[in-house]
Amino acid sequence: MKLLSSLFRSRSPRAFALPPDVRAIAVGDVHGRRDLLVRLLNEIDALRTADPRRDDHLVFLGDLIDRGPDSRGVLDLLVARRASDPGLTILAGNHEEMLLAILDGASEHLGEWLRFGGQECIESYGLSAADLMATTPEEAVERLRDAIPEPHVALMREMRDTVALGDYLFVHAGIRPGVAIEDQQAQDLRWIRAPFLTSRADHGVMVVHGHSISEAPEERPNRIGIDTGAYASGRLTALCIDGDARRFLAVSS
Ligand SMILES: [Mn+2]
Repeated sequence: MKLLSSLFRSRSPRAFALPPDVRAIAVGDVHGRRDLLVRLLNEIDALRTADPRRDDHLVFLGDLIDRGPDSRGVLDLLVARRASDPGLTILAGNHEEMLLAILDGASEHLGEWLRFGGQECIESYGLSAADLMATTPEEAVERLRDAIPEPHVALMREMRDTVALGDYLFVHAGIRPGVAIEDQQAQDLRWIRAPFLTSRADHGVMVVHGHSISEAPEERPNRIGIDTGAYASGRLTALCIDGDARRFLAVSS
């Protein structure tokens, strides 16, 4: 009986925590849903005001743009917010990566990006996919560069790939199991699904990620996925980590 109980104890989930007086709130993939973002930020701000912490981090897990109707509004809001919130960090998603690559001249990816949610993005900037596809790739890229305000592009270029706080690692998509955190490739951090999603490996940290949609937050022993598919489901989710406690915040349309 003694052996059995010690076995169970050794199999019990390990505790993950942030240092004292540090709180982190991670926001899942917004994908152009400014309406939901405004409401979620109201909840987050109310929480932070009512119960302040010395170190209060707000981490966006990437994929702010595309698919939903108002990429422009989302980036406007975050450009403004960044000026007033020193705890704000934004991670790069695969959608920001695609748009930046096109702005840097990879016009061959334009058609694919438009079909992958870029159409809704450019419409929020007053462009039409039909017009862009009717012109030359070079001209289409020029029009994109003209339409997207410089502060939006600067915000995307400043996005990071990871945030590490206490026992937690925040990324857009996930990590490659078996590879040290410092050796992870941007391609994996921004795009990976398998084998990360099914891995049971102890990563040494709890990985908080978006990118792969689930109906409700997925809380596993080695990862927490909070992309609840806001652009289609109308549900935007955040995870609040405070000491060794965790709770989810969500808004629904
Ligand atoms: Mn993604």
